[in-house]
Amino acid sequence: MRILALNGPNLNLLGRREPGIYGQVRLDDIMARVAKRGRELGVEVDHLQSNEEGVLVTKIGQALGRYDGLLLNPAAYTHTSVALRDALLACQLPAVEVHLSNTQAREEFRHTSLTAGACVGVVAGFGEMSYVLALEGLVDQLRRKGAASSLGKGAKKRSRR
Ligand code: CA2
Repeated sequence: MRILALNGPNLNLLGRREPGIYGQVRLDDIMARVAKRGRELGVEVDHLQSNEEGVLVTKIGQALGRYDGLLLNPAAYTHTSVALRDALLACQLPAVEVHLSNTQAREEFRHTSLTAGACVGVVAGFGEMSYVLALEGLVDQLRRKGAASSLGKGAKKRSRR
């Protein structure tokens, strides 16, 4: 199983600026922790951070056939990007939206997510642990769906006999 983790604008600054809001941990450390948890679960996790909306849109568009699911922290694009929402809907892969902070407990403009409605779930407010929880939820859902669809295939084969 392969998962693509995408991080949006300014998340490359984690651990370097504004430690009061986002903590001291760096994005590389978070993604190393996610990759380690992925290995424990038997899952490969690739990672890309971009400050550019179009790069993220293109990566989502190329993900079908290469990955089984997506982890996405769209950062500020969460609250503005119809393009990311459309890309998520078009790509048909299950995606989990991740936030370090509890966006519902922050400024009102952060209470709206344009992308969450195109995702199977959202994890927010647990700092770097949000990413680990999101990975676990996504893998669990993919495995249960895989098991259900192979059961379905078995049932179809049996009913043809
Ligand atoms: O809580 C999250 O993960 C956010 O996606 C972070 C975004 C913010 O716009 C969302 O509302 C919630 C901001 C990411 C920028 O991170 C920085 C890190 C260090 C210094 C400055 C920005």
